[in-house]
Amino acid sequence: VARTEEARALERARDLPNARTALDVDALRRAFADHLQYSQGKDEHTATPLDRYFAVAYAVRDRMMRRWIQTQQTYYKADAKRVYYLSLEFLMGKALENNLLNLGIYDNMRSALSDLGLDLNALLEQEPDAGLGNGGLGRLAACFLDSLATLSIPAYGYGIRYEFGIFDQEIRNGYQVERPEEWLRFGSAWEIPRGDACVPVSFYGRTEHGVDEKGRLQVRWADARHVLGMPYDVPITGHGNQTVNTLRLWRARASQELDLADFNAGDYLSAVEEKDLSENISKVLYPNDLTVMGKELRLQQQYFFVCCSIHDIVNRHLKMHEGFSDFPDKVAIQMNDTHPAIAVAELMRVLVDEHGLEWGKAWEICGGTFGYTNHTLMPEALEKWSVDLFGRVLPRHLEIVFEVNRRFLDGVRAARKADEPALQRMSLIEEGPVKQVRMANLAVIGSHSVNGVAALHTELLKRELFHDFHALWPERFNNKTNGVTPRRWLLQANPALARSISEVIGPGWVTDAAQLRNLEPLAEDAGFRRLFRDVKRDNKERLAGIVRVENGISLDLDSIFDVQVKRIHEYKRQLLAILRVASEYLRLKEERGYDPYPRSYLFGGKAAPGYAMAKWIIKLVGSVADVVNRDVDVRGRIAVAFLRNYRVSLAERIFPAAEVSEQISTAGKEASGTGNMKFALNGALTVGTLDGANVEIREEVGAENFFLFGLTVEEVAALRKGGYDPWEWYRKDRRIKQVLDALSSGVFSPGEPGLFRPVVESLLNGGDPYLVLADFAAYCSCQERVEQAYRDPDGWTRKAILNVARAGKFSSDRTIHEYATEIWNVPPVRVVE
Ligand code: IMP
Ligand code: B1N
Repeated sequence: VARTEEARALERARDLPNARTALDVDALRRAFADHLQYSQGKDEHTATPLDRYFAVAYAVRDRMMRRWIQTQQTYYKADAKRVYYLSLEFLMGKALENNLLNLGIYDNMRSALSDLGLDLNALLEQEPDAGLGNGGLGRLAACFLDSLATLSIPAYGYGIRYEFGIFDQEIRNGYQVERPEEWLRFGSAWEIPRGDACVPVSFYGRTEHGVDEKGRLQVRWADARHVLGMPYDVPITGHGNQTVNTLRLWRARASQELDLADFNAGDYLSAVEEKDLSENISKVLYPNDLTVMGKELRLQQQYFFVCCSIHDIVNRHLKMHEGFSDFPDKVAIQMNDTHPAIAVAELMRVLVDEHGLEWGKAWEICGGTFGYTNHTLMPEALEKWSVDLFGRVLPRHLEIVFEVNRRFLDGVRAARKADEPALQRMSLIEEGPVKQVRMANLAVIGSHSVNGVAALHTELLKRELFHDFHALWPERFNNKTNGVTPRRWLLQANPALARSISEVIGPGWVTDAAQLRNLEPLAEDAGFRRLFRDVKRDNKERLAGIVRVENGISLDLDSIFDVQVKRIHEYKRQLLAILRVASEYLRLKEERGYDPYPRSYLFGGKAAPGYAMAKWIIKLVGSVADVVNRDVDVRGRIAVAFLRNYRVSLAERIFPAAEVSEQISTAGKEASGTGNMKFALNGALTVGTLDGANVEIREEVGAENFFLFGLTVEEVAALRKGGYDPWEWYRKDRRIKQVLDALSSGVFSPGEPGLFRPVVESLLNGGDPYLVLADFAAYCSCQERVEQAYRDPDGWTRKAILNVARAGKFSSDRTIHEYATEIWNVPPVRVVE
């Protein structure tokens, strides 16, 4: 009764005219003024741009709060089935503009501020990127959150609140230098700490096996060290609906009890030191994309956030339900790669050790609950933990893994469903000099669904990496081709194109990207083509402004903007692109009459700090840029720039300005790619191999609107099988020989002739593992086709428009709809005001 009275009184209080919920221009201006004064404590004399940014952000956040609470209540009352997306990475970027657009108050806010003489765009720039991820995998998780909220799906993201996200990349003398990015230095407007909902996490120690009063087997985790997980909640708005979902990020805090004990024992300083150590767990994101480091702290991070999240999920379930029999009907947990795969063992531990479930029942619940998404076939990315390390950090989980494995192997053996070599390959434990726990196998065995992220990738998964599991459980495997959110990657990043599109086909495409198809006829409309070209040119100009400031280079706006932005990795073959640019340069110097269409080659991307070859590639791009840009002989023909610190907010400036999208990985290596989709959605034409989602992009946009080149997966395998010798290509292809000789002799490293020998070495004597030389000639002739096409502006614009019109499949709304219906079995739950 007291609660209902409180609710009524609160309701009455909130019904008063209120500057915290109203969405009109006057209310927004008032909200800004109030927050500048009451939240930031500043006046017009003292306010900095950052203060003003915070005032806007708080005004927007206020307008999300009721919806947020309403959404959570709706899920609770509906006893809705929830989806939990577990990911070690969420590459969110900035939130303010996205929230303004989702709430439909972007224009009103801009007016409210412009009446005060303030420019909204300038304030948006003030927000630091939330860079809690490395690349595609982390950004995919962020796009998924956007789509989950927009599709009204009861969903939660769970991850780590890293104090330091992905490093800030500086370029000094052409070399990458990593600097910590203090994105939380001035606090975040979007997170709400929930000190009341901390979760204790155990590490180390040992297990004790005994029996309880009733004679049941009981396991105790003794002598463990404890850390607390403190949740920070971030609201995730849907577009054009009332849904606000939660991204819950865990921060490691020293456990209070432990501190107290030490403090009381009088050892004040070591208690403080201990606290530091515990809090290290959420300090920093590991900056490696696609390579595992096998570091103890990484395993701690994985278990830390999994333990907190599973605890939260189980608690929420038990609040409404007696026991666990309907757990899989109410809970779907998706594991973003194997990074959270320890969740399988953790849920078993919670069910069996803490809630006394019988093993078989618990295992059935796990299988009904978990899904696993694989994101790569690269062997160096396959997570394995030495049994030693694993057992030391998580002694109980190692026992559980052994028991899961024993039962699995016994079952398959008894049913004669696999031979011994296959059993060995499927075992959770890899035998060898160091025994290892295979996290991918744990994820497969513990899930009812295993999916790849593009059609080709899923086929390769079934054929290669998970061949034995696929033979055993074919029904478990499925494909979910990646997607990207059209809100951020078209509506927000390319407002002029978005406006032009909405003018002709209406705004329905924003939440139903299939409607972009209605643009197809406009490819034949000369007026629309002109408009489209004007928009692209403005976007090029905006990007050129950034390049001028950052790189001191003036780009020719009539040149082709040819872009390769992504993490630096040998398989992605930035080397192929830069070798061709270098070769073009040499040809221009050598052939007087050679007159290629002017092009600006733009590169960007981070190298893992320990990845030497990736760092050489960055240095090489910078060095080629220096030589080319300074040479008056080629001025106006080619320009090259390496854009430092590629990140979500910079990407939002790059995609809309791009005309050629470089997607040139060795066939079979790129699981999907998602940058490829953002380019197509913004009307860039792809130069690409038959790899990852390129295959499907080409199918959608039409072969005639896509520049295909290179060896196929089958041809790559055949070439390797026959014994690939890069020297052969060096000898027979004059352009290859010329450019590698130039590299070796220091043409691109004046004063340091031997500088790029390691690069040449990796190709010629290192076996050229990614077949750069084998694809070089095909790549060059493909680029000639690009050039010919570009010389026909109308033809090119037609193709570009058709790319936009046919990119609808690559909306993450489509992807999430497929996950929801085919894996999670979670229907939408609409939130009403
Ligand atoms: P959560 O899932 O633990 O974050 O709770 C979600 C929402 O459920 C809360 O925001 C409340 O609105 C609602 N809720 C939680 N417990 C109760 C309850 O005991 N009675 C009514 N609503 C509740
Ligand atoms: O995931 C993306 C795909 O589009 C890319 O093709 C794929 O390379 C990327 C370990 C990874 N796969 N694996 C990772 C990241 C961090 C790490 O520590 C592996 N990233 C991908 C989205 O599906």
